[in-house]
Amino acid sequence: MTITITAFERSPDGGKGLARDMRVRWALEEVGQPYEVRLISFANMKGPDHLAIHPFGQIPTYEEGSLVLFETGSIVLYLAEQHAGLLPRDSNARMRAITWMFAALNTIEPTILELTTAKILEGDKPWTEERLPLVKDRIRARLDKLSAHLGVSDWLDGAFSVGDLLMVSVLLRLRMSGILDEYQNLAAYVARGEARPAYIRAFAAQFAINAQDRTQV
Ligand code: GTB
Repeated sequence: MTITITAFERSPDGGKGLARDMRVRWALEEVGQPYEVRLISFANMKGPDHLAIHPFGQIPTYEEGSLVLFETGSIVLYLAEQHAGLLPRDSNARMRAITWMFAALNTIEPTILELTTAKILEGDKPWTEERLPLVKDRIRARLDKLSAHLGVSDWLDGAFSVGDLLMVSVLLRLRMSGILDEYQNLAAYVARGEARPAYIRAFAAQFAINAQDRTQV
């Protein structure tokens, strides 16, 4: 059955792979599933056709026959459950990998999104200069612990899993801030994720679309 995902017609990041369709593309590549992409404009994202498959009018979505999903956590978990390669067989190890998915999305990512909000959405507010160091320190408080957990290991809990896929994806959003480079083992962890052939294929696919867009500007 054909798998179709949605992605930005033109990603605001110009092809850096930071929009969330990248996580789904990466998971699809890891499990070896071909997919099609329906590109969608910001205007159409809020139109009735897209709202019928994504209640919040966002990307990405996932369609496979009668199955329609939104939320990247749910989509990559579905892929990991359906195909070998992203979740361990042992049930305890499997739940630990799923726990790392939640840790990435619920414990680490919100602190990073605060930085995006403070810089981009509230960058012109009078309180921004005072707020930014607090927001950055909240990220560091989480990364101190994550870094201590990872130590010298390659991945968070044994072999690469969907938990690592989401954690690397989340941490990548920090690179521009310089905070990631304060943690040598986390920077190396992210680089290991980016070096995976599946990541490279997924990145190239989204870059091809956004690079094409840039030539039309
Ligand atoms: N919790 C949802 C999920 O995980 O699927 C969040 C989905 C989401 O935030 N989607 C964003 C979206 O559709 C795109 S990824 N936004 C449009 C809207 O809400 O109207 C967020 C994103 C956007 C741009 C960059 N960038 O340019 O660097 C990075 C990430």
